Amino acid sequence: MTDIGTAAWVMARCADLTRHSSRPDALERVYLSPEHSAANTAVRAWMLDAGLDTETDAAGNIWGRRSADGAPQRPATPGEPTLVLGSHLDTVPDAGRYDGMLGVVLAIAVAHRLREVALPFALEVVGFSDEEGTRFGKALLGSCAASGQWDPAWWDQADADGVTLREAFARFGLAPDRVGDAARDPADLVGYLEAHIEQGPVLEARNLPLGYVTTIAGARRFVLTVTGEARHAGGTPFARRRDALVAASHLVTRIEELAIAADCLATVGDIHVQPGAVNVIPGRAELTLDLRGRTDAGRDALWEQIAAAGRGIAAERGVAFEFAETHRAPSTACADRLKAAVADGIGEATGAAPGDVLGLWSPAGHDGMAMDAVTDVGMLFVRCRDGISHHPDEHVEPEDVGVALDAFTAAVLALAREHRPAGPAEPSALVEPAAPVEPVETLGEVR
Ligand code: HGY
Ligand code: MN
Ligand code: MN
Repeated sequence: MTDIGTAAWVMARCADLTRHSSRPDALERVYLSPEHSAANTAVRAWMLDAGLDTETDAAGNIWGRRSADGAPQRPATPGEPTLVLGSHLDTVPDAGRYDGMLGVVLAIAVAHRLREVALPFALEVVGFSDEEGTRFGKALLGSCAASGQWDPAWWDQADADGVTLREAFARFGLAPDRVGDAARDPADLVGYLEAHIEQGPVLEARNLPLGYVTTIAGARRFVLTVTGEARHAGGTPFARRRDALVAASHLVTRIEELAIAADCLATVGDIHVQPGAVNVIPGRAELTLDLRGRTDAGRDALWEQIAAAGRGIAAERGVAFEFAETHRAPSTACADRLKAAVADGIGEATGAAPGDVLGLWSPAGHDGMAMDAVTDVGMLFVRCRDGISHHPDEHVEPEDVGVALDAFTAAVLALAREHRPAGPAEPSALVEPAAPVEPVETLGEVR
């Protein structure tokens, strides 16, 4: 039965986390910031209450763990199989409160529910430190560290203030040369399950609270630079201009045309112009580009077209076109057994027949893209109002959170039944849930 008290607890904790923001008027929490540290501290306390022992790893990810028998346990017993639940705690600028945070808090609530339930594997909850890539351009830094995929080339990527990733590590109290310690051993992992708001309109359109993810889209991100010449806005006739912003504008509209034709997604989300004065022709324009596609090949072919368009426009308009790739993640197929466990969980929680549980492709990126390198990945999507995300109006209904909690718990128990070697213990002995988390007052708007 749906437990609205715990759903309210989950939503109140997501509201609590909005306090840890670098902006008083909006939610923004980026990697290795004071707000990141404060969010980890808050999450640690909730993990402890849920019967998990906690640790911040060498990349700033916060972990909680209980052993198979339910005892809080950190560090892990080497070789003990472990199921990881979680999502991320960082945000985009002017974010909503559920993208990432809902999955972390929901996972803690599941661990709390199961705290007195013996499982055939240890259970961990992770709050990944960087998924969005807001600060350094490279996304999935937290989960790349946890999956042993840290690339030393990233150390010199700098934030908007010129602080490099290496410097930010040191300021946060982390040792760059220890980042490898965050890597998980694939031999210990049973899987990685993440609950997340859908960030799109499909579930709402179908009047469904939940779905499971089939594939997570691959993504590439670039910084495109157009260099022309800054000159006097009054004294320079059009024939003498090499306006970087006008050239960049042509490229932006061409990118949209090419992406639509390729059935991919392309977004120029940010643009900086120099010198940036009302009476100076822009000499330089820097644009970010985010590319996604159902297949990596389709997305990569689109990139080749965009690069060719950039070169063509540059030649026509007498400017230079350059680019740097800041992020690349392959598309990721969710594992059949985890899709089945999540679908079973949804069926159990909603009463839907197995064939009626919806599987969705995720155009949004998720930490599972990195975790797939070390273990199987599965995802539960929760309906969000109007499909809106990366915006303060992100909203989920408490009833949907309640049913998500039931489905996510049931998915863990489905995996437990599947994982348990044949023996005298009846799987039903595993599925007696502990008492729900005490409901608390839902906090008011604190964004
Ligand atoms: O950008 C994304 O797809 C994700 O929300 N980080
Ligand atoms: Mn996001
Ligand atoms: Mn997210």
